[in-house]
Amino acid sequence: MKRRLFAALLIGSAAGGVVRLAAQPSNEVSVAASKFEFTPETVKGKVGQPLTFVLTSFDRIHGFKMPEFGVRADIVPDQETRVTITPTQAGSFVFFCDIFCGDGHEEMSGTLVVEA
Ligand SMILES: [Cu+2]
Repeated sequence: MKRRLFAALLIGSAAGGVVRLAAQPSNEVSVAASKFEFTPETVKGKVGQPLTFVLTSFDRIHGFKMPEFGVRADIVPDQETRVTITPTQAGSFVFFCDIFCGDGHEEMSGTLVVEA
């Protein structure tokens, strides 16, 4: 609920601005990794809008990989790991754990939904 309000404020202030800065600030989304899921599992983005994943882990080291964007990172417990991408086309893109973390590892994935 809080997050939704914040997003609405951001959109409101962007629309009210007279000049748009050349470099768009990154939108940030917090994603928590744990055996064997990412929370939230679905993340939304927009074409041309940089998006920073702020990744944390509750239990052990996990991986974060998005092949379409050529990025990967280790998610280390008690650390914030930041991965920034800029979608260039609409669609659904998968991200997944690429460090074996146990029996459910193969299912540990999420989706970035990019809207035009
Ligand atoms: Cu894993």
